[in-house]
Amino acid sequence: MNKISNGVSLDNFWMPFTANRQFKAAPRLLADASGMYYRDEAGRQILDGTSGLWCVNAGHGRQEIAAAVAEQLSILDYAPSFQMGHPLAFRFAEELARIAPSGLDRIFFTNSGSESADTALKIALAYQRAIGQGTRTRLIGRERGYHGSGFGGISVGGIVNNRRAFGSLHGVDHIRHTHDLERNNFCPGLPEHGAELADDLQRLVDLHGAETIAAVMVEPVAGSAGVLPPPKGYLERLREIATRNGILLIFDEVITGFGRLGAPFAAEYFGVVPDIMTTAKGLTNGCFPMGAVFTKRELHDALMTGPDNAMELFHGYTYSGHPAGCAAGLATLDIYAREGLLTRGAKIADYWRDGIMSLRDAPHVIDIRALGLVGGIELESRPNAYSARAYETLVQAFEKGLMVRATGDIIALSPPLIVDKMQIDIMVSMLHEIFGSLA
Ligand code: PXG
Repeated sequence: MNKISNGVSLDNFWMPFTANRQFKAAPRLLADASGMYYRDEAGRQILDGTSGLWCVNAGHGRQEIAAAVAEQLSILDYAPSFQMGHPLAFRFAEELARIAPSGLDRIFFTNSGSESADTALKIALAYQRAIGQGTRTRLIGRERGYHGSGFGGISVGGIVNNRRAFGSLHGVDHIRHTHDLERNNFCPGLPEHGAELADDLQRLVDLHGAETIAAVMVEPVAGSAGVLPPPKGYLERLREIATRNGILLIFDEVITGFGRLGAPFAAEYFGVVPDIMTTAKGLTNGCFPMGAVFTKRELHDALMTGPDNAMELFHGYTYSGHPAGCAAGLATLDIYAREGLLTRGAKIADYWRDGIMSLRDAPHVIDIRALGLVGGIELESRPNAYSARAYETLVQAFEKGLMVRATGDIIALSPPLIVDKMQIDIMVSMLHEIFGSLA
């Protein structure tokens, strides 16, 4: 049995996306957090290079959010959203609509990014059926895409380990990923090469018939699979092919939403508006499990047919629009607005990019991507030990007081949007030192 210092057993919590036995043999336990820093149980400070898991965009310990949640729980702890309602959910949706990319002003609440992905796919299918396109049941994703861990998300997603043990929905196909180490090596900003990969969607249309395809879902910048910004012109081309073929375009903005790229949403950053956009994470600054699916009004309206007493969409969650989640979200939006955080990334992005890019000559580094306040540093895999170098970096960084993410042999960084230049310098120099020490 594994124990931790205060006598609590580590045995019962089956940890998600974790090598449980490895972790429990040498746990990394966090105790509290404030601003840019976590602290572990020993009181050591750990600079947060990842906004938790890409979600604490406004930094930690925001008392306004804590107070709003506490107050809401004491006023109205829970209210059903099925055939009942409460004002805060409507207010939150209204506020979100105000900052949404143009036209995406009908909002469905979920409890996570995974549920947002599955909700978006279901809305797409229901919409196609509602407009008399019921043969459009096929869903298209992209290799290396991550859309959470529900069955819809793992099927449309393109990460083999997320499906290997579970299988996948039928009627799903994938376009190729855009990662191209040879042509786009160390490209600062958007990759020059690869817009033509969007034509894969046309190939799938030619293969399966447009009349079989409901939607294509992509992350504007692939996050979990290693920070892969889209090649210049790629998203525009995908948008055009989707529109031409009656296919809905879904952007998964669970990571890119809420200021990560220096614009409120990637749709705005790239100037490409999808038909449906999924969000979670930064929606509540990570303080409450919540997601929101933004849909174009036309999609919503196409489903508002039939008799008035008929439910238009047979879908939802017990906690959709939870009062405490809405309170957390509204307080989060207040902070974003007051502190200009949804666009702050744009001001510091160049400094961030230059800092991250300065690691290009460090040992083992074979590529670097940086965009907005996201960074991806790809390491050469040690022979016969894929992912070891990145994992050792994560462990060493934690020991030195820096939190990073490791995916395969890629280090992903996504600091809170309040990060300052000195903290960026610290991250870069710590990583430099760590890469130098890796075998
Ligand atoms: N879509 C995207 C694009 C995501 O990044 C999800 C959906 C699922 O969200 P939930 O809330 O169901 O977990 C995500 C989640 C990592 C990492 O290290 C990324 C995520 C989660 C955990 C780790 O890159 N993204």
